[in-house]
Amino acid sequence: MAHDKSPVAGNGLFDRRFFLKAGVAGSATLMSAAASPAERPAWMRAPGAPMSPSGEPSEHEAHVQRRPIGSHPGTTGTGAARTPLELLDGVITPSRLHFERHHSGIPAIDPDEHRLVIHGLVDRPLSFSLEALSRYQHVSRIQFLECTGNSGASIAPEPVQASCGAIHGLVSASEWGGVPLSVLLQEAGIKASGKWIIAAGADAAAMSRSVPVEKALDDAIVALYQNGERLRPSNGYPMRLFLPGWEGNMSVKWLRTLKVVDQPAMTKDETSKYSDLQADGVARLFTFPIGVKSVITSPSPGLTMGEAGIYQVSGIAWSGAGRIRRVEVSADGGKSWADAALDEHIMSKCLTRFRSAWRWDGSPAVILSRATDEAGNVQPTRDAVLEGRANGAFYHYNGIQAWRVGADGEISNVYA
Ligand SMILES: Nc1nc2c(c(=O)[nH]1)N[C@H]1C(S)=C(S)[C@@H](COP(=O)(O)O)O[C@H]1N2
Ligand SMILES: [Mo]
Repeated sequence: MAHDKSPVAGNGLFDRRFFLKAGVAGSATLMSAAASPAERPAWMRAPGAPMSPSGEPSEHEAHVQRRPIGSHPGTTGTGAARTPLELLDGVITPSRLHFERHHSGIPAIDPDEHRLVIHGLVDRPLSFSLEALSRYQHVSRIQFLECTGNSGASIAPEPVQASCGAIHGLVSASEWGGVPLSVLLQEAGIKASGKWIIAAGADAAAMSRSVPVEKALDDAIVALYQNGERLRPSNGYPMRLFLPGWEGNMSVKWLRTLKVVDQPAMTKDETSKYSDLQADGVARLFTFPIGVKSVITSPSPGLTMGEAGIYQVSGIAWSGAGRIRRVEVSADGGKSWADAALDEHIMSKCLTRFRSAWRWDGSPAVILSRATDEAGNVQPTRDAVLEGRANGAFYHYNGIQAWRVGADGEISNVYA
């Protein structure tokens, strides 16, 4: 069949069904008669290691770590550590590699002493222990969390040469489990004048954000679990607010108080931070949902191509508006595009894995991906994102990312 053999877009991009129909001739090593499988390797000649109470990755995978870790000057716990996107596959981020973003380090919370208090414009102020929250019926969903500052390096006048994770690794996805916030709010009873909720954390920064009541009553949860186990301390143990699809800063970790009020509190993190200054001097506030976005994770900077031949181009796409409907890939700098295959179980407000088959002819090429979500939003170009922005405004960046594959197989960041 035609789509098995001939590219459907420029510079060797195949139909999205390529991998279903055709093997990748040449990537496996041909068995020679000399190398007989009857010869047992060393690890088959004696019993292996015993069980252990908690698993670890293979020692051969020790390089798969959160990197880079950047703290603000004079601090240790204030800054970010990023998910190494280029070293992962699928859509779920292993908890140990979930990105971290702390405004004043990770508090050492005693779960027995911690309380979540709902107060303000409510009929009944309530206080919940972890034990009390554990008795409510939980929900669990696989969804992404992205920091508002993710990919902010892409506004630099010259492309920053760093790994995919270093540039875009402030996004991760987990199965988040916990109590629907609507259940707790209904129990407290929001007064008619209650329109916003100020959520504050139990860290030294007491980081706080104003959340519209509609979102709190929609799909917000008080998360207790992450990928089946209790939250990690760095991700909000013992409880955090989780607002699916909305900018990461609002998912307040170490959640301590929810105060129902009649207007937003205008906290530091929704005025001087996480707002978007425009070229005309006006700052846009409250840009909550994450814009539709994608990035090719392989090949990407830090990985190296081998010899010319057929490669899988793979990456992640996501949108705060819901499901990813389509991802297109280009191998000729954006002149032509081919639809990528999407992994099954496309979930709302989750990462979606895409894959394309590409015959690299060994010469320099520029590869890009472009996502479309179910609301019809199409990922914008870098120029379109920067249009009308003030110099240095780096939040909410969702522009198309281009990578250049060099003839030497090295991959670099380029603007296309
Ligand atoms: N209490 C509190 N909540 C917080 C933060 C914080 O520093 N303190 N950081 C916020 C930011 S900026 C982001 S992007 C996410 C990061 O969550 P993670 O560290 O679990 O990835 O948590 C948000 N919630
Ligand atoms: Mo963030």
